[in-house]
Amino acid sequence: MKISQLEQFRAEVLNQNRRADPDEFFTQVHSNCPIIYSIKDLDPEYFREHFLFGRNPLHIGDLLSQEIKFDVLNFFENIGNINMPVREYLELDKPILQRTNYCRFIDMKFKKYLNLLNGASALRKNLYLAQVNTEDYSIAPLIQNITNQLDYYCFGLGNCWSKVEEYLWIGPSGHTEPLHYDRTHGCLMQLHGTKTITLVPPQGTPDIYRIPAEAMTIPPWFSEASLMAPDLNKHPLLKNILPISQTLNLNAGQALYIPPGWWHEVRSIGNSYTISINRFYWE
Ligand SMILES: O=C(O)CCC(=O)C(=O)O
Ligand SMILES: [Fe+2]
Repeated sequence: MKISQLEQFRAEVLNQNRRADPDEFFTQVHSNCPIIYSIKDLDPEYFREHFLFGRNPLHIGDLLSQEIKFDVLNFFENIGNINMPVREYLELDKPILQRTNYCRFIDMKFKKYLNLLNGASALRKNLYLAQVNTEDYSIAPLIQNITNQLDYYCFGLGNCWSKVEEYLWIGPSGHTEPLHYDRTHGCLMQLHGTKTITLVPPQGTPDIYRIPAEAMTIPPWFSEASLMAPDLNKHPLLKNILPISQTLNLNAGQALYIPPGWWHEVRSIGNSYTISINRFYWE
């Protein structure tokens, strides 16, 4: 997206007067995720006004660039001996509501997990190194140049966040994270490989088959449906969701801002593994 298009988008946002109201996820109607090709065309105030306040997702085309690079082998060498909790997803053959266990955690050195990834058994056994806190596992300093750049151009608004959490995700191509939303502002940074992501704005919530609050194993910010493999016989209301959903590919070096309340289903594609970092920014 060029600046002139961003200006047009801005006019649209202001026209519709879609200002932030954290309690009013459901009143907003927007399903357009613009892409900006140069992160340097943003600054935190601009980003705040058009995206954070408007609750509009944004696809950033060049989080990584000539100056800011990510060296996979070096990264793996640095984390090889760290023990990390790998998720094993269980009972995937059952509908999500009938599972008694969502996942269990297996502690292993990263280099052991890497062997499983390379040998394809990570996909076969549904093993995903998911949501590993980068502070707790001494990973944050290894990617500081990347997260600094994100904060410099987008999220760095002094003390405006009550908390920022950062997580590492490494998994095999073919793995899908089920449809869910997060309650914070999120930014998914793709460091290696490609993910395909389906986004649904919050006003789709009534038709998305969210998990009932009384379900024991899965929280209500998950959906029992899939948009990547929709079953319209089982979930007929998805016919209202599909027209307002959109799917984009997040390639290595790109980032996606996911506003609070936006549903997303995330699948790793390509022929090897994916590495992502995400950040949750709490208001
Ligand atoms: O990358 C994934 O598998 C899931 C990421 C996600 O849900 C998020 O960034 O909020
Ligand atoms: Fe998420």
